[in-house]
Amino acid sequence: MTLDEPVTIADDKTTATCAPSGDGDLDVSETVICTAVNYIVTGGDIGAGSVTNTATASADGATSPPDTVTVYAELIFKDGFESADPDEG
Ligand SMILES: [Ca+2]
Ligand SMILES: [Ca+2]
Repeated sequence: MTLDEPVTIADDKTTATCAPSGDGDLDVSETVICTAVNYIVTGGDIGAGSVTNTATASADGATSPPDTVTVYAELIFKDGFESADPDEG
């Protein structure tokens, strides 16, 4: 079974695009690489204490289960993710 490409990503925080596999369809065991635009953490995210990102992938009318990741403010600072300083607007 194959799924016709393109593979598209629905993401609640950013936009992502997938590189084509080359032959126009997603074959069994095949992988495509999808790249997202960096999401810049906002002052509101820091105030909330975390930011959660949810995304799904779709191809040929089929959609994946949602994949969700939550990053907490403590880890945002620890790991040096970019953050918006709420004092600097
Ligand atoms: Ca392919
Ligand atoms: Ca193929």
